[in-house]
Amino acid sequence: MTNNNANRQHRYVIIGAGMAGILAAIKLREAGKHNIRVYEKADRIGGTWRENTYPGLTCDVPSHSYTYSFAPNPEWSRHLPPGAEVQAYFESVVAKYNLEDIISFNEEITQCEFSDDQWRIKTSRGNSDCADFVIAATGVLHHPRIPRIEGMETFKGDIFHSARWDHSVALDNKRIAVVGTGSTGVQIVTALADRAANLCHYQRTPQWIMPVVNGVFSEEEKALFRNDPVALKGIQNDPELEANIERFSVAITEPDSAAMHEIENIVTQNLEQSISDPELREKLRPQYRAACKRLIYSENFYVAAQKSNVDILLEGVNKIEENGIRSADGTLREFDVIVLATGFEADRFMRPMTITGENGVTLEQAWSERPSAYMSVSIPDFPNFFMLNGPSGPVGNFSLIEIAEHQWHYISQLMALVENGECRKVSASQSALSKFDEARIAAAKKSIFGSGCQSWYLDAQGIPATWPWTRSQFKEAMQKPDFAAYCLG
Ligand code: NA7
Repeated sequence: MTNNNANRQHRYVIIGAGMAGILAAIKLREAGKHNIRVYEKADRIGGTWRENTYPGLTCDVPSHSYTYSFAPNPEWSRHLPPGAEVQAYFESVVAKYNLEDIISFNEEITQCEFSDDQWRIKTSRGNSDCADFVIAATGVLHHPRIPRIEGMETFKGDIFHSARWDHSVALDNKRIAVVGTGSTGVQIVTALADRAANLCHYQRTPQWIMPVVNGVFSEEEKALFRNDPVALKGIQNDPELEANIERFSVAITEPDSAAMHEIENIVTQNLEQSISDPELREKLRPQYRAACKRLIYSENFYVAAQKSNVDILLEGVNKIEENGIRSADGTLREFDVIVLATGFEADRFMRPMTITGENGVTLEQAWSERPSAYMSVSIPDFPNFFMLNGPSGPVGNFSLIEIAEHQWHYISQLMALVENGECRKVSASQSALSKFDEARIAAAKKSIFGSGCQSWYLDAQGIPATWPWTRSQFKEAMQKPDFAAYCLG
């Protein structure tokens, strides 16, 4: 079927002005598309890097890898960049590509409905829009998971989630509790250990810690990167780093591989050699395999954990009172500040938006069992609607920027079918998704994420919600869509 409107300017709506939304806008412009609108629920770009401002915030992916391939950054200060620097990088890219004009800030999309080959959109400001294509770039870690803890509302000190940091609260010489020991909790404890009078780290489940040297790029190195594009590209595509990432992806997909045993040896040695007190060492020893939860990279968490003003408590938090936290054994520990580093509802994606595809199918119906998308980008019955960093994409200490760029390459070929007038709409077929999911789930159960621990990588049924094959297999899959897997209308 051909489309008479092949030559008209199609309209593209992008949901979210975080890393992936910025990418989509730049790529569309580059392809000569100018009818673009980005809706951003907040007042600034940046996504998770805007929302997280906690002390110690650091990206755990090397800076030159956590960079758009087309916008290298000679100014990165360190191997692992501080969060504020990542946010500043995204702001500089938005400025460089003049994207501000096409972003509607403080405007959340509340509803998207597909009818007459178009997406009818409503926003929180009462505006309507109409788009040929919707790109959902809503991110994964943006709905804080705030546990319901008995008595939480009675606490007289300050209590907040790590992604809602209250910078008006004094921290120096205070009694601070940090609840949770994901990357966030570990980074906060490391940063506050020198400042707090007393710091209690509530670890319901200890974590394996991968040692890392977070080296500084010298002024000479930065000058070289500024003046020599080849050197800058060289560090961005560092072959040694590339090989390590590939090896890591083999390790997580094949838990019995030599690559995984190597990781286990490193984290075990790190624990054995860094913690001198045998009792504390056993407290910090996880009872599950390394990398089952997202592996934590830290240069000096174990130094912080051994400070005299830091207590590691192997317990969750179930009762908060006016003055502090009451443990199951009856002990009350008093605090001025409680930080909930309790993670995110990673399965929300673009919800709570109401999204209705063809034949009145809602996203809630399509995702009643679990969030799923063919190749992580397309949902049956939701034509011309594509996701970046959607469900079952590669996660696990990879650069999500690189992942999104590969996904864009793939998505743009699907959109081209409509843009070139070969069809009016395109979405994955149900049978393709079922086959994909069956293979994906079988492989995911065998990955390290399915080896017996709780983590944000697991779906509600306890199955890893991730791309279960290697990174190079993902890159290959994103080269070109199998068009037979798609319904063209
Ligand atoms: P994570 O990695 O999901 O970690 C959340 C932590 O919070 C984890 O240690 C949980 O313990 C703990 N948690 C959750 N609820 C409670 C209660 N009620 N009591 C005690 N402890 C609790 O989130 P992060 O923010 O650290 O990291 C998310 C990602 O951001 C990270 O992987 C990077 O990609 C960046 P549990 O392990 O469930 O026992």
